[in-house]
Amino acid sequence: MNWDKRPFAVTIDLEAGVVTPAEARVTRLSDLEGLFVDEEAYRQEREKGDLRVYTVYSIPVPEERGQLLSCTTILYPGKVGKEYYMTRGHFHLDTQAAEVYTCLSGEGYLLLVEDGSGEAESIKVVKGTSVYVPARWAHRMVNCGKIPLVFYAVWPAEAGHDYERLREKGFPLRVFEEGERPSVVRLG
Ligand code: PAN
Ligand code: ZN
Repeated sequence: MNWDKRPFAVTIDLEAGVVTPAEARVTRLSDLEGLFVDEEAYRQEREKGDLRVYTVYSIPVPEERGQLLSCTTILYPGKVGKEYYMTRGHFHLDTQAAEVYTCLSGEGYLLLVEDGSGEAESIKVVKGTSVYVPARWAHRMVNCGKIPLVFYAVWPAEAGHDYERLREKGFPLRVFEEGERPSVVRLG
C-alpha cells in the first residue's frame, strides 16, 4: 500500500457496496464448511457449485495503534437449508477493540455473543441501522432479505480477528426461515 500519512478518500457505491479503489476478497460456501447447522443441506448446496456468500472491500491502512480499518461487506441473499447466508463471525483478538457496523442496503440481523457471560443478542438491521459492537462481543451478520445486505464497518486497526475461538464456543443464536419469515432461534 502506498501510505504517506496524508488524508485520502475512496468512493462507496451505497447500494452495491463496491469501494473504489479497494481490495476485494470473496468468501464462498467452500470456505464456510461446518458453519451452517444442516450439514446435509450444505453438502447438497456444494454439489450445485461453489457460490459466493460474501465479498469484502477493504480500505487498507497500517495495522498500528491509532489507525482505523474500514470495509464494506456485501452479503448475498441465499440459504443453506432453512438457514440464511451469514458471515463467519469472530471475536477480536484485542479484547479492548470495539466496532461499528452500519447497514447501507438490504436487511437482516446482527448476532452478538459476549465472551465471558455468554449473553447473546440479535439486532434487526435495515438500511440506516448503525450498531455499536462493544469489545468482547463476537459478531456475525445474517442476510434475511432478497437483495444483498451491504454494511460498512470501522474498527481499530490492531484489533485482529479470532475465528477459532468463536468456532470452538459455537454461536448460540441462528436465523432460519420459518413460513417465509426469519426466526431467530437459540440453539441448545
Ligand atoms: C468485518 C468482517 C467482515 C467479514 O469487517 O470482517 O464483515 O466477516 P468475517 O470477518 O466474520 O468473515 C469486521 O467485523 N471486522 O472486524
Ligand atoms: Zn469485527
